[in-house]
Amino acid sequence: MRTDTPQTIFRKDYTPPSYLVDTVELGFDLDPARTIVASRLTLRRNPAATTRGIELHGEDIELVALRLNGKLLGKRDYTLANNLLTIRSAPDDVVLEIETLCAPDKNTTLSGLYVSNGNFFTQCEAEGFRRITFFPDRPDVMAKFTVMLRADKARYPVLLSNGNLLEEGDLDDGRHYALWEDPFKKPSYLFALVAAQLVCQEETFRLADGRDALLQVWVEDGNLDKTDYAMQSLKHSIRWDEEKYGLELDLDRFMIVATSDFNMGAMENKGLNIFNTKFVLANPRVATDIDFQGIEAVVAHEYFHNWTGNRVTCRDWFQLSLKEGLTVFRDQEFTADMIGTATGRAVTRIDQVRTLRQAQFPEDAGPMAHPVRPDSFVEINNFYTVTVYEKGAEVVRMYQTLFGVDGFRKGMDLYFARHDEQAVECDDFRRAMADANNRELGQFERWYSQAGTPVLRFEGRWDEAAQTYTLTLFQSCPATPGQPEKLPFHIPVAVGLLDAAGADMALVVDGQQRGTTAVLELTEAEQTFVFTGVTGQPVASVLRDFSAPVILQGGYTDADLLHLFSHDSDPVNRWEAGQRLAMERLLKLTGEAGANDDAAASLNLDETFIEALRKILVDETLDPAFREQCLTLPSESMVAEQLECVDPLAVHIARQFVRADLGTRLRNELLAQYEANATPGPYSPDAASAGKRALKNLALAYLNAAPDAASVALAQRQFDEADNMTDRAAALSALVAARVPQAADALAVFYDEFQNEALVVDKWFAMQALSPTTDLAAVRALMTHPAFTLRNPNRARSLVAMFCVNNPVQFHAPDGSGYAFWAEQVIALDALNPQVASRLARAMDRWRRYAPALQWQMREALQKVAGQVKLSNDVREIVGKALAN
Ligand code: B3K
Ligand code: ZN
Repeated sequence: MRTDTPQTIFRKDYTPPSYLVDTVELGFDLDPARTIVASRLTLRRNPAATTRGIELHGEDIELVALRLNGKLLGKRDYTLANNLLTIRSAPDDVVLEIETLCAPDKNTTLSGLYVSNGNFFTQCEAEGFRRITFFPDRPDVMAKFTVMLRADKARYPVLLSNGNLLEEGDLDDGRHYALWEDPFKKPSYLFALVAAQLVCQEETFRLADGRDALLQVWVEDGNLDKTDYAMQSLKHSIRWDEEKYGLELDLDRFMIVATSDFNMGAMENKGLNIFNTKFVLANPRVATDIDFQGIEAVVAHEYFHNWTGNRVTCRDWFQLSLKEGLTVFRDQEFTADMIGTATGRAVTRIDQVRTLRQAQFPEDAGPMAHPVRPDSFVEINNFYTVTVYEKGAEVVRMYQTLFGVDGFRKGMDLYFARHDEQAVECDDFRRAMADANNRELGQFERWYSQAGTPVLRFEGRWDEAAQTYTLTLFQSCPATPGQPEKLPFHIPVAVGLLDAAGADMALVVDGQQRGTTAVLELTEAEQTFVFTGVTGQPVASVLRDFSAPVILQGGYTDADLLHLFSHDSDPVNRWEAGQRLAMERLLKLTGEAGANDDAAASLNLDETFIEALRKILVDETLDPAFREQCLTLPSESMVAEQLECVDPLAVHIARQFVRADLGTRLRNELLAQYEANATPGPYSPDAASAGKRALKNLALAYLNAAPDAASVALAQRQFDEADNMTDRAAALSALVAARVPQAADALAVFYDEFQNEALVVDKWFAMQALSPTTDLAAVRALMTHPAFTLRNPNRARSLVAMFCVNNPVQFHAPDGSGYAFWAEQVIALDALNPQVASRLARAMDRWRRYAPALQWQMREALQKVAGQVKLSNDVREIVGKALAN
């Protein structure tokens, strides 16, 4: 908690570390109130250093003793200020011995060493290690770690750290010890320990080179019935990385440990991944299809970091996307490969596009806009963003789009050949891709340095006499904070041409056969491409498979979109055409709904649109998962993003109207699909079954958007009879949203049944928080529920963040009460856990877009938070930027 002005750190100010650390020996005497940490470091002067002294970071820890080459140092031998311990003069080779104290049970930030449910865990990325001991806590200092853990044996029977277990045994007084050694050099942010009462599911797994590795999933007693899927996902991930990239597990054992108190999803500590329980625990009774998907993706993501992140790490935190963008891309490809089918891949791609539009494009257009490789930050934890992760993954994907899967693999091989066990920059990855493919990628660097979402436009002209189709592409990029002017990007634009019957034309560009999808490389602000041999007027399908993270504007007529929606062979663009048709209508209806109070009664939807949706809905040749994607409307916040001045109520009325109208006018088809997509027999989370459930439950939701007795009865029956959480939760949500009296009973039954399953209780809170039927008074009432606490991040998010972020119509209540609530909760959370508070703070990012009456109240709330004397750097940076930009 700081009261002074936070300091901005710039990428351009990077200097190499003055000393390198070769070995670290850590000794922990674990005690919740008073843990003693003894550290012995061997350091040597860095030949590349530009500064002289030894600099060690330390935060919220007490220094007990400090020895340099055996000699006890006194206060005059070093300075300790602003969390930096500096020893100004030291010989080239140094052994430092440091003894410190910390209080894990007081640590509510969940960064560093902390206690959760009586067990010890650590979280060190990005700068948590300095909360454990003094150390050059920066990713370009890589050292070999040996760790001795000592703790009470009865209370903490399990003692884990990175790497391999060398020795364990008993001590006096009921204590025991374990000695761990990590054979690989690593930066401090990958250190971890766990001392706990846990049980594990374990298995020996044969690696590609014939070695056997021990795999373990550690959870609290009583949860062993929920670890199968995580274990299975881990084995699939190991196999996939071997086969796809030739990357093997480099340790004898690999451990996953679940904790219920965790700031984010999971953490890739070397050999000892620590996970939020949300991404480990699952069985059909308590977890939904989405939960199963999340577990598979996050287990894979953390495992893949072992190479992209751990073996090759980041030089400094500005390079975060080097590991995150690449690893997200890898987990996305893994998910797609696990499904295997072409439409399955497309459905996962559609999910990625949705995330970009829902979260990344708004970030790129708001006060926190930053390049994939930021130039500055106040608090690095604020930059674990959708831009660094998801846009970063898009940037990596573009290499694969440009060079193909084989070219991409060559680039990856060269990257590892050059940089294994190094801490490098985003530029090093780009150079490896360029060199392996003999391409110049200088302009491509702008994807890393320029913030903002490029806007792509196109104009097509068919020349009947010449039989040519001339496609002109235009790009521009709006200004973002600190970057008024942008230069053109290198954009791969995948294009197909559909004939009048909807079939793909064979493409010839510049005299070259290009199959049915050509990847055009747009590098100028405006560029023209000529397709020859075009015998009829085509409809262009532009940006197939979402080949670049851009906003494609205009260019289509309604007739073009209907043609693409019926025929495009590229499923992503087929879906996209439907989204555009829907968005046009939602925007028009929003305008009408906002015009006057009873405009809502006169809204209507054209038959053409309904008919187009009807055709997709009943097309049995299409996967249910794909049909569900096509029938899902853009969210309220996506609609809001399209508006210069947002009236959340009008957006809500318009979208609810469309949902209800679809429910009424497609009633028979929805009912038929509801029946046809039942999944009898034992539950399985596979993609085909999940797709059926998704379509079935979408049908149920639409039917209940204009609820009649029969639809409500259907939801009630499903709630009563379902044997899996996907169907139960969907039925309960439908009842809650339908505002029927049955909802209260169902909520009570649900809570009663699952009150001992924390993750399901989170769902119970979330379901209510995001329902447009839940107002602020109801949220406040839920906060007094005995199961509610701000101290647990999952719980705080399930109610408070859900309401502020995902319940726009209630959050933006005209009296500003939602904003006052937001300010109150940000302040309360900040005192406990700045990282969680800071995420919530971002709910106000887009305040300048709202109708004036709301805007001023939002600003007041922001000012209230900014005016707090005691505020973390995390929150101060967010609200400061929101008010300034
Ligand atoms: N690398 C961690 C994120 C750490 C966040 C620190 N505030 C999880 C991941 O991306 O795999
Ligand atoms: Zn990651």
